[in-house]
Amino acid sequence: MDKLTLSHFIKQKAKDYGFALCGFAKAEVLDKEKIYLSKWLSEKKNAGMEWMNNSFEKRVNPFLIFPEAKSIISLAYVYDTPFEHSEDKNIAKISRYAWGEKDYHKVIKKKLKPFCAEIESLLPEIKTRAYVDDGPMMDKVWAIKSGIGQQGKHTNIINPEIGSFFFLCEILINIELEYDKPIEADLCKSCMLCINACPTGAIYDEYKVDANLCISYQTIENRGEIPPEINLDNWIYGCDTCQDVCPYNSRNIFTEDKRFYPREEIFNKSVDELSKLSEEEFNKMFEGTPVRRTKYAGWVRNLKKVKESL
Ligand code: B12
Ligand code: SF4
Ligand code: SF4
Repeated sequence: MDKLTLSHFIKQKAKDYGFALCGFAKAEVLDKEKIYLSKWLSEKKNAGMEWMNNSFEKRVNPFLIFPEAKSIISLAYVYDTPFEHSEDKNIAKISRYAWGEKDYHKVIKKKLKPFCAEIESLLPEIKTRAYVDDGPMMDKVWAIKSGIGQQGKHTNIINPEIGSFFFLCEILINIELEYDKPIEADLCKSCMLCINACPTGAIYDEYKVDANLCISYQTIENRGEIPPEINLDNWIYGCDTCQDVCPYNSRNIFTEDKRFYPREEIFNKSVDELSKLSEEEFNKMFEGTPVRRTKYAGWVRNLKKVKESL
């Protein structure tokens, strides 16, 4: 099978598995991004995410995790739905990607396994390795290199046709493919909407986010106290503000995967109502969903902080 036929096969299969975007990049050491990442880490913009330091070398060098790698297949899975956050000040906001009944890691992993098996079955020498935000990869960098999107000033990857409400994942493969070209257009131009809308000033410069100030970090990853100066703006799990205001998220491209649609019992509920959940109820309600990541202690802390600001 030649390079072109294999590349067509993979793109067609990506569609069949429900991925909205698929692109290919040559596997290489990320020299330029290594400098950016290293600066970001040295300025401690990663806040308490020590694991980013620990896996630094692997993040910028795919050959350290898969020495035979020749190409990186970048994939995007849309999670947006035709629902809106409430503007009511008594409502606790949960970010869109966590509205549904399932954790995206599991949903996407379940697709990648048979997808990789199908690719490997084409030729005996093909080997693959798949990651969905569960390995030391720089997902956004590979998405740019594979031409499936460009970085917005809020630092998320935007595709000009479908916006940015999608997850990214990769398949590393030991075969050369027909590589895509990065999107060259400057998508943001003079727009500053996300920077101006961020409730905490976390986008401290164009294309740069300080995790210490980001509500997403504070409500999901931080295991300690949330600094008093941080206003959660009613977010109790993650934050969508910078993407909600982005003109590329015109809100007419939605996921076909109903598992990401908002669950009645958690969607646009009041701070008071959600504060009543016991630990047992919390664990049951969010079993198998991303919200479990903050643990009950984080859930209670976030709700308390929002309640204090009402
Ligand atoms: C760490 C992390 C976070 C941290 C840090 C955020 C960040 N901006 O990196 C925190 C916890 C805050 C976070 C929050 C969120 N995250 Co997050 N996160 C990650 C993770 C694990 C690593 C990202 C990383 O490497 N950051 C390091 C910094 C240095 O990278 P960077 O900000 O992109 O910096 C680049 C630019 O600054 C650039 N650069 C430097 N100078 C210049 C100059 C110019 C002109 C340009 C163009 C670029 C440029 O170079 C840097 C290196 O490439 C990835 C998964 C993965 N394995 O890649 C998910 C990931 C980025 N997160 C994701 C999501 C969905 C979110 C949230 C939306 C979740 C939510 N709703 O709450 C928020 C969004 C917050 C935001 N505005 O970024 C998705 C993004 C999907 C997409 N469409 O892009 C990813 C890819 C997970 C996934 N697999 O789907 N996240
Ligand atoms: S996710 Fe929220 S806090 Fe973080 S950069 Fe975007 S708007 Fe700011
Ligand atoms: S809101 Fe504007 S500046 Fe921010 S990512 Fe979207 S287009 Fe770029």
